[in-house]
Order: sequence, then C-alpha cells, then structure tokens
Amino acid sequence: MTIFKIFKGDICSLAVDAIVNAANNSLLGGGGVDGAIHRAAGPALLDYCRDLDGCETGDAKLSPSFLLPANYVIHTVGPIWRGGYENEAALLASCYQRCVELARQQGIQSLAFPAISCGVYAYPHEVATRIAIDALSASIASSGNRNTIEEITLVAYSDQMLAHWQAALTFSRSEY
Ligand code: AR6
Repeated sequence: MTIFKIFKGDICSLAVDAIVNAANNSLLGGGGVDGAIHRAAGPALLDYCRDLDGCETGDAKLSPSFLLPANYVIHTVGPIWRGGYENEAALLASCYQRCVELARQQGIQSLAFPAISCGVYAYPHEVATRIAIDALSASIASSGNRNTIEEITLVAYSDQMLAHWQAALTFSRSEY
C-alpha cells in the first residue's frame, strides 16, 4: 500500500529516499526546481549528470544526491506545454511512470515529486496534477507485489499548487 502526502515548501529539504527533479533534456541544470536541486546538491551532481548523456522527454534517470538529505535524485524531463497538440499528456504521465519504475528497481520506499512541467514548461496546473495522480496510481497498481514505494510526497511550492494537489487527490479518491 502506498500513502500519498502533500508537502508545501522546498523539495530539497526532504529526507526521503529519492526526490524527483523536473529537468531539461541536457540534464545539465537550469532554473526552477532544477536549479534549486543542483545548488543544494553541490557541483558533484553536475559532474555526475554530464555522464548521463541527457534524457528524452518523458523518460527519467537516477543519480546520487550528493549533499542533499535525500539518498537519490531521479531526473525526469516533462513536456513543454504547446496547447495539448503535441502528446503532452502522455509524455507527462510517462515522466511519473518512469520515475516509479526507476524507484522500484532501486528498492526505494519514499519518493517526492515536484509538479513536473508546471513552472517554466507552463503545463496547465489543474490538468497536470490530475495526470500525475492518475499516472502514479496506475504505476503502483501495475507493480503489484513488486511495489516497494510506501510513501509518495507531492510537493507544492505555492499555495495555488497546494490547492491543485489537494483537489487532484480528492478527485482521484472519489473516483473509486
Ligand atoms: N521545491 C519544490 N518545487 C519547486 C521548487 C523547489 N525548490 N522550485 C520550483 N518549484 P519548474 P518545469 C516548483 O519551472 O516546468 C528548469 O529550468 C515550481 O513552482 O522548476 O518542469 C529546467 O532546467 C513548479 O510548480 O519545472 C527545465 O528547463 C514546479 O516546481 C525547466 O525548468 C516545476 O517548475 C523545466 O520546467
């Protein structure tokens, strides 16, 4: 069984097994949560990421966390919102699914996600959070007894995103 939690604040402060980074295809750092994670992890993270050879949109790659309190960082690349005509929903769902797969392969029990694509990449927040919860629930369900993840923390960096995570979680629970 996996418990969903919501946390408002800086994902870098969380002492979970892995935090997810909303990165770009280069995996060489950027602004937003990506910049915050690289600053908090220290320059060794960038050195490590140079050898990961980038990441496709919708995919994910694992790294150590260096100076962060978490044990690992899972870097994923969300889609840039282009009006919904460029397969954005499937790519965003794929980010969450690939992160769960990598976490499971690593035996990770606690995992924290930012709202992937909801900053610079401009994905509409309400839809993005619903896609996230659906994709996470489906990934965990399909893992069956291979699931290792006991706790997923959804991180909001603003009151508005906090409300979206809360609404998406409530909506998904009312569906079953
Ligand atoms: N902790 C938790 N959430 C945060 C933090 C933080 N420290 N900082 C920002 N957020 P964004 P994207 C929230 O822009 O849209 C980067 O430059 C933020 O408020 O970080 O996927 C990359 O290199 C928003 O809700 O990621 C890429 O080029 C969410 O995290 C590009 O931005 C995601 O916002 C990726 O854009």
